[in-house]
Amino acid sequence: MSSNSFGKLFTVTTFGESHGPAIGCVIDGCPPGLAIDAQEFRHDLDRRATGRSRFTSQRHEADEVEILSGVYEGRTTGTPIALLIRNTDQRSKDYGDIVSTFRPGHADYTYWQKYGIRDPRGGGRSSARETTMRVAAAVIAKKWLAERHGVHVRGYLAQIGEIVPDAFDWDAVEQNPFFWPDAAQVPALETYVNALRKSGDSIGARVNVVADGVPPGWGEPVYGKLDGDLAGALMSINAVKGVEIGDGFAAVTQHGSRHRDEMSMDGFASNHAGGILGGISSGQPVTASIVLKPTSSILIPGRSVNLAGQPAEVVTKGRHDPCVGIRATPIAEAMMALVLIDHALRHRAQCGDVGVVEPRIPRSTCGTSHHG
Ligand code: EPS
Repeated sequence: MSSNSFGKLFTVTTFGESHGPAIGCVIDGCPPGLAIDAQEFRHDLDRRATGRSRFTSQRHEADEVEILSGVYEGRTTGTPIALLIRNTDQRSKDYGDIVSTFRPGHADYTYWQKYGIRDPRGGGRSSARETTMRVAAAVIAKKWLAERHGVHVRGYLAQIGEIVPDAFDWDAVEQNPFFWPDAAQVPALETYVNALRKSGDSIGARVNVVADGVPPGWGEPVYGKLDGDLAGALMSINAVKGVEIGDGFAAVTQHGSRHRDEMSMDGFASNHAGGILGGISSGQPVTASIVLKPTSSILIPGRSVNLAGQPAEVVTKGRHDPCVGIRATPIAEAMMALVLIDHALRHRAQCGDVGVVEPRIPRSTCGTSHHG
């Protein structure tokens, strides 16, 4: 009913609020025998975390994962895996003004209308802090996908405001705090985000995410389509307002003769479909793109109302991201990985005996129109 759980066979339930004592998750359905160590969460959690560069919120959380259950002598046991991260750097007084007003463009108002009560500290459950646990759960998903199927999920920042990459290099992506694929543009991005922060405003962004190595067959007709589940998963990320699979909305101006991905026994000639046909993976890279809205917690005064229904001017103080898209790449990767492991297990459950069906078009590394 309350939708804090995600996935059918690899089920992740998250709990906790931004300023509560801790956040956590329970993963049910993880295959047994996977080696996992608490230190393995470090890399992706740091990639997502606040306070790791001057271009994001300056809240400093260690994001230290405690494994409470489901792992014995370094291996998953098949029982529920409980992960916990204690919150250590809450500064709830920043939210003193928000207690009696609603930030325009924020979930403050809708949580209030739905529940009649809300935890205003740090946005409570609506805070992007919750995505920490998605990334943690996906560390396990990514590892299983890589070991069992050779699937690798990675993403990058594809646009911030009007700025798009001039060049594309996967190696550049992890070398800068923006996950930007063109190293030469990074100084210009730094200048742009610094100016944005000084202005007190925020900006939107686009993040692209790609899974290489996905075999054909994952995804279920008709209500469990891989692209349907992917779209829902990506849209569930805070601030996401748009999702595209493959060419997405660019398909509106394409002819069928261009959009179709022609096939030969050498591979697919293109990947406009984003690796999914009829809701089922084709063996091509699975590609998706998301748009994140500009952060609503900004210093520019905005008109709103207070709890008494009177006009109020809202200015959001405290530590906020001028562009949430800057930290969204690991989160988008996480949601794609969680969808893929769930569908891998669902495919194995129903169709595990089918095996490889001929003819099978070899996996190609053919790129797509806007995924590099
Ligand atoms: C957030 C507001 C800020 C961010 C937070 C997301 O919270 P606070 O005011 O408590 O510092 O720091 O992000 C995280 C804490 C995180 O780990 O992602 C918001 O309004 O969503």
